[in-house]
Amino acid sequence: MPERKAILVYGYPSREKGRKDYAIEECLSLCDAAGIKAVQVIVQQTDHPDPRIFFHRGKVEEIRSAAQYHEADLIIAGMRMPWASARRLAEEAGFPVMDSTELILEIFSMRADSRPSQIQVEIAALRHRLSSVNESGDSAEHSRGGTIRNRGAGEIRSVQLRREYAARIKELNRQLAKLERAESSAQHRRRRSLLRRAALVGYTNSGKSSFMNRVLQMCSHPGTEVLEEDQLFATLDTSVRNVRWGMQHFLLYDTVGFVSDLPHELVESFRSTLQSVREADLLIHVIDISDPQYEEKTRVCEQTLEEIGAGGIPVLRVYNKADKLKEETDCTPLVSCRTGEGMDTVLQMITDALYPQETVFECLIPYSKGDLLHRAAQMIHIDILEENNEGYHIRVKGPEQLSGMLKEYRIEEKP
Ligand SMILES: Nc1nc2c(ncn2[C@@H]2O[C@H](COP(=O)(O)OP(=O)(O)OP(=O)(O)O)[C@@H](O)[C@H]2O)c(=O)[nH]1
Ligand SMILES: [Mg+2]
Repeated sequence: MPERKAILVYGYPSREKGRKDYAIEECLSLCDAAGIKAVQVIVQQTDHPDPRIFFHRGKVEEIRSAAQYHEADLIIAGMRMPWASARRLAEEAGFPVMDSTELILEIFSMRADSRPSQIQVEIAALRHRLSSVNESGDSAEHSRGGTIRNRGAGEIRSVQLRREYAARIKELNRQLAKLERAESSAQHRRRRSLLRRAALVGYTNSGKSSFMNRVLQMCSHPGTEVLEEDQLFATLDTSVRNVRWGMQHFLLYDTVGFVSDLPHELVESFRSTLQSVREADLLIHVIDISDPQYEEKTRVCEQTLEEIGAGGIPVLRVYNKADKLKEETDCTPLVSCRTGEGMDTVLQMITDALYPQETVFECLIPYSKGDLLHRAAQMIHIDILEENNEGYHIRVKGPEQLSGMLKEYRIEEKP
């Protein structure tokens, strides 16, 4: 797709002055991710936006002439803007207007390559359109001074649209539920395995997938890497991998990245993707320490975690991209997924957090219970000390909850 040109417009109240630069920066990255070049940025600080169109008359004129001068394809509103106002701005400026939610949805739809994520993105887009229709009703028709008759036509059209969107959402949800049923039996098996679960969370592009890949490499699981890329929202689908580190064993989930003002339609639609986050025993919050905005982004992520119902889960903050850091920092643990620096320490911290209390004991497992031994070995660390007449003499190391399955074969250890 050829790169499109846009005028980025951003209106904000004076109390949000401190966030302005950061918010604009983020919008520029989003434009970049969507293959859109922002050729000019126009801002307006106001505590009293024009109720009809948001921007004041003079600004609208400035936006219109900038768009004409640059031969822009569209105008992007970097802040949340009532749908009816966006439509009026489009009419008055003579260029299509896209808001930040639509921009994120567009990136998601470009990246969605599995059927469930395509369905989820479509549902999110329909919900967004539905809320726009609900919000606007026929007020846009009203503002154009339509007659009573064509105002009625607008109303009928809104009702029709609402019905169409709702029916399509219902159908998509049905398809999604069918796909999820197939997936959930696999999840069920994982849940039953009693293995602890850690989920990687964090801002988009912070290095979650790189973290997963580095861990897989360290634990010599070749050929199981996930996609990592220098772009926003590279990961849309959750991946899960089995990790065996030293004597420990756990499941590691890679998830979709967060961004400030993640549209709630998307959070809602990605509920199954984010389920692995809600059900994790530990969240590994990957932070890009080389990003000057990392503190703000850390706050956004932890707030989003609250919003999706994962607020009570222990979080281990990990500061990534240490290799790019130019100054000293007090933040720990520092890692670099690129060079591997600090990763041993973090893996140890993860396993300590996941399996706080370990037990070590010896067992004698009869040969007839080979199955049990095989199952236990999938989850906990087992050393075979000896194979004698009675069976396998083993040493077990693992969390109490898991090693309990071998307790009845426990033997007194020799001093
Ligand atoms: N220099 C450096 N680059 C890194 C490091 N870790 C990750 N990156 C780069 O950062 C970019 C994003 O990495 P990903 O692992 O795809 O990030 P993510 O958090 O999974 O991103 P999303 O899936 O988009 O949310 C890639 O270009 C990585 O190569 C690091 O420690 N140092
Ligand atoms: Mg990723």
